[in-house]
Amino acid sequence: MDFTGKHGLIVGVANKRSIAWAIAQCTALAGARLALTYQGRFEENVQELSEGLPHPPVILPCDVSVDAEIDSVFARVEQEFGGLDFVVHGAAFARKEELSLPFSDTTREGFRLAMDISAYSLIALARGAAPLMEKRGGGSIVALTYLGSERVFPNYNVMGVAKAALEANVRYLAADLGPKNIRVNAVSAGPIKTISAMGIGGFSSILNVYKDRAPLRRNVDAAEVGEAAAFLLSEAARGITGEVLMVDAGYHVTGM
Ligand code: NAD
Ligand code: IMJ
Repeated sequence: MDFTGKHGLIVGVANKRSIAWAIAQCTALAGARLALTYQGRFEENVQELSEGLPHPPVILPCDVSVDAEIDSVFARVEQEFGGLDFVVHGAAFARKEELSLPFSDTTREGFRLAMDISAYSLIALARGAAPLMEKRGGGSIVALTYLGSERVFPNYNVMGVAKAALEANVRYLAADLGPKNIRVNAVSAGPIKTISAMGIGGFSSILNVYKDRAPLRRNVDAAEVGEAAAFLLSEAARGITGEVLMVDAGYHVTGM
């Protein structure tokens, strides 16, 4: 894969374990120039990680629940790059309580917050990116999702509902932006120990269940997910849009 001369925006790097960081490394090593955004407390991590990239990235704050911050990101990206070839959406959040209490106890505010940060934000990012991508004759957007959108996993709760909405967003955005040659896809990753997996009840046993039952009899790592995402971002995937690509060692095909 060659990303020489391509410019990308990556949202969702928190630390070296972040799946978004694996995508950043893969595309940057293949020649992409990046803008990386961080959520408040992760500024220092992102600055430090960036020193390991071949080209120094543009580093910007972005809380995806704040329209004004999204607007300033695209204003800066336009100034710096003059256009945009790809966007990665790797932001997800639900309140800790919503991921441990019974699903029927999901609160209205907890539901709203999870949907806003984890699903609506893809629409906001796509809208901001579209005019910059049109300047390049098209572009590619990839979001990160999980099988909990279709199947019930213990404690995934409102995040499962938000991922179902995110995947539907992928299809509607693909239909809307396709005529501008902007593709929109998702990568559905198997479980990986990132900070979004820390403190989740039963996460280690989920990893073991995948290892025992997945056709490849192992878990996936962030680099594998990063390379699959980079494929969807690349010209090799120019005929693919509206798709959810499973990168889970085949776990999703199993029946028991
Ligand atoms: P991570 O914790 O490294 O990444 C989650 C990111 O979301 C963080 O960078 C965090 O700063 C960001 N975020 C949360 N709220 C935000 C907000 N308001 N504004 C901006 N950013 C915000 O964990 P990860 O596992 O790399 O997660 C990345 C994506 O991958 C998420 O969408 C997650 O649902 C998805 N995913 C993770 C797994 C897994 O097992 N780790 C599996 C499948 C899909
Ligand atoms: C998260 C919760 C419950 C079960 C889970 C997960 N399984 C997997 C995850 C089985 C694989 C990780 N995942 C796919 C996510 O999307 C995680 C999102 C997330 C994690 C946290 C933890 C800390 C917090 N809020 C969160 N919001 C979203 O306070």
